[in-house]
Amino acid sequence: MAVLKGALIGCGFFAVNQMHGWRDAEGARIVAICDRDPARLRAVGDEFGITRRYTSAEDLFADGGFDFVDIATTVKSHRSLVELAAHNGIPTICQKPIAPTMEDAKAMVAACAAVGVPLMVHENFRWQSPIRAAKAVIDSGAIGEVFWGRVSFRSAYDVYSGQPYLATGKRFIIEDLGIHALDIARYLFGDATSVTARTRRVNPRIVGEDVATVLLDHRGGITSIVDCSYATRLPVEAFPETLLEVDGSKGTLRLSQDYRLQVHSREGTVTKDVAPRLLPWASPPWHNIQESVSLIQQHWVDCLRTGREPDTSGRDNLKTFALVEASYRSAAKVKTVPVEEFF
Ligand code: NAD
Ligand code: 89Y
Repeated sequence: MAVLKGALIGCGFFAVNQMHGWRDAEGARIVAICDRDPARLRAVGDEFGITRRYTSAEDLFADGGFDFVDIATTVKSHRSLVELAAHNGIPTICQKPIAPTMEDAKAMVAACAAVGVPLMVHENFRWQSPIRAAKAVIDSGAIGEVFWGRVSFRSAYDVYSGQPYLATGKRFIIEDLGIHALDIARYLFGDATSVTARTRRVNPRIVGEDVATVLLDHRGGITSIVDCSYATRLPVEAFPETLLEVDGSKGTLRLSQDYRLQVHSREGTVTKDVAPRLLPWASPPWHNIQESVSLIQQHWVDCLRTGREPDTSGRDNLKTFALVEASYRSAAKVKTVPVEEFF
C-alpha cells in the first residue's frame, strides 16, 4: 500500500514530538512543513531532513502533493487552518484545544463534514498506555458496574518555560490540561450531562486559573470528579501522570503515581506496573505523552486507510470541548451547567 504523505503546520515546542512520531509511523511520512517563523521552520526542517518548507500555509496548500495535514499551531490559528484544509479537500489533524470557542469548533467540524474530509483532534491523553490499561480492566468487568470515578492531574511542574503562552492566556488549566482529563472521563465513564466546577489561580505570575475541580454527572448514572492543578507541590513530582480512582460494584481500580495499576476484587488484589514504553527519541518525564503521540498518529493512519472515523474525530471532540466550556461557565456562575446548553 502506498505510504501516505503528510504536511505539518507549526514547528514549535510540541511539533518536535509529532515529527518524531511521524518518522516512526507505519504507512505515513511528512513531506512538507510550514511555520511562519523561519528560525523554527529551519530547526525542524534540518533536524528531520524535510526540504519542502513554507512560511505561508496558503502557499503550502497551493503547491499540494500531500494526503493529509497535521496542524500543530496554538489555538488561535486552528479555525482558519482547518477551514483552509477543508477548502483544499485535505484530511486534517488539529491539535487540542480544537478552538477558542464552541462556535469556532462547530464551524470547523461543519466545514470538514461539508466536503467529506476526515478531521481528528490530536487529543492524545486517552491514548496513553496506562489509561488504556485501566480502560481494559473496566471493560473486562473485573470491578463490576462502575458507579464513581476520579481523574486527577496534580503537579507543580514548570510548564511555562517550554510553553510561555500558558502563563498569559485568560484561560489556562481547564483549556490546556483539564481538557485531556475531561476527555479521559468521557472515555472511561461515558458522555456527561452536567458539570459543576470551581477554579482558582494560585500562582500570582500567571493570568489564568491553575487549579480546577469539576464534578460530572454521566449518562448512565456514574458520578466523576476531574481535578487538575499546576500549583500542587508533592514530595515526588508527578508530571505528567494522570491518576485514576474507579469504584465498581465488584471492586476498585487505582492508577497511582509511578504508573502502578491496582485492581481489587473478590478474587484478590493485583498490582501491575503499566509504565509507558520509553521510545528511543523520548525524554522522561514526557515519555508518557510522547508514546501517546505515536499511538494516536498510527490510529490516524489506520483510520485514513480503512475509512473509519477516528476515535477523537472533530465530531466526537465537540463533546469534550463542551465540557471545557461548561466548566468555565459553571465556575463563573457558581452553578451547575447542563452540557446541552452548548448544543
Ligand atoms: P508553540 O507556540 O511552541 O508552536 C506553535 C508554532 O506554530 C509556532 O512556531 C508558530 O510560529 C507557528 N504558527 C502559529 N500560527 C501559524 C500559522 N498560521 N501558520 C504557520 N505557523 C504558525 O506552541 P506549542 O507549545 O508547540 O503548542 C502547539 C499546540 O500543541 C497547542 O494547541 C497546544 O495546546 C498543543 N499541545 C499539545 C500537547 C499534547 O499533549 N497534546 C502538549 C503540548 C502542546
Ligand atoms: O499543553 C499541555 C498538554 O497538552 O499536555 C501537557 C502540556 O504540555 C502542559 O500542560
